[in-house]
Amino acid sequence: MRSFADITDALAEQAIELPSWAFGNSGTRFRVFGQPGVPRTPEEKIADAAKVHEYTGLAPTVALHIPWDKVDDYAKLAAFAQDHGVALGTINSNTFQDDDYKFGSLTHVDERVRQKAIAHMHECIEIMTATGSRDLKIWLADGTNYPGQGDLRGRQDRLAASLAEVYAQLGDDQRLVLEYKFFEPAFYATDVPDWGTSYAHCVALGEKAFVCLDTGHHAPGTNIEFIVTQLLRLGRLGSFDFNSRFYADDDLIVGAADPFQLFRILYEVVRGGGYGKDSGVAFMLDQCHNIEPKIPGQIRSVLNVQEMTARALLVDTDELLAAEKAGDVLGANQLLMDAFYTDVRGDLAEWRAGRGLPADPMKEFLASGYLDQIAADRVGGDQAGWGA
Ligand code: AOS
Ligand code: ZN
Ligand code: ZN
Repeated sequence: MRSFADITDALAEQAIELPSWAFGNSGTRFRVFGQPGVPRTPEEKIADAAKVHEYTGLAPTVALHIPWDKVDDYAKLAAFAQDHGVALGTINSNTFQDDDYKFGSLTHVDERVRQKAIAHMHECIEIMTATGSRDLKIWLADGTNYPGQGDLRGRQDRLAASLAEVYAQLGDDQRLVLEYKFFEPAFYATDVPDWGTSYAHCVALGEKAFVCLDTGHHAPGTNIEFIVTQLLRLGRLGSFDFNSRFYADDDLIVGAADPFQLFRILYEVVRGGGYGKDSGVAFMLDQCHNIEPKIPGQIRSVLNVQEMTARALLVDTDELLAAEKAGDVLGANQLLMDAFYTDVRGDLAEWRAGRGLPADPMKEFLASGYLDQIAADRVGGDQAGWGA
């Protein structure tokens, strides 16, 4: 196993993008719970996200969701973010909250609706140009609830044609990332249900199209680290939406449900060359904090990713490959498990302190008074919420 000192350079490269919507109110279809101090504007969401970065050094960018984060001047919003020590990241499109999209967006049979969805994606690309963002993330709610409701083949053909129109507007340094989800809100057939479908569309589009892997979007028991390996091998893993799920797509705190799975995923990321600032793989969170406080929830999340990344980096890949080559089944497994079981929290705390960060980011943030301050300051107006 490698030592902690061996992995600090790699750890220093870690960057995790926060979703603006994690700071707004959220819930389930049964109830959205309000919390004191929740942001009312995109600027307040960015200010909260900046706190996560200030205390952890792990979260230098914030992803926006359009139209939830709609403003008149995006360059000004980017400057606001910069003043707070962060940058704007991925732009998330939204074609799932408009009556026009009841039967689909990029796949819709009605040319007017399909063109409306394409125009929205083009607007997102213009925003990316103003904010300096690299990635347009497309997640589609498109699909059907009943066999026969839609022509599966026709929907794929229209999807391909729509994506090509979107892709054509990308600048040289911009990318399209296509997220998949096996069900919900469509319950019979989702139009981008799996990595293979996303990959097939990306390959047809060209070199600036990549797959987004949301860890919550798989059937129970799916070997997600295998998908990671395959996509890295094929050069098409663009980004992660990290979260945890126990049942369906719960958007719970990453690493909460199954830290070992997160470790296995991160090991394959490291092994496959997907880790580090030049890898082209964006680490994002896609989470909601329905019942826990939001900024601490995000701090917990990025620390979970950091802890499992550290454990994954501890694996001595050469040693492991040698054991695998020798057919040493138990020895190879033990090498992986030894790294997984290593408690890195003390070393991480010391390393953080040595870099001018709080040894215990959660404790220092809670003691800072920021939560009381925003609860007192943010009175009046409408709190941001998932879907608004
Ligand atoms: C939906 O299930 C997806 O995970 C998307 O990434 C979505 O855009 C995000 O959750 C924000 O609503
Ligand atoms: Zn997602
Ligand atoms: Zn999701």
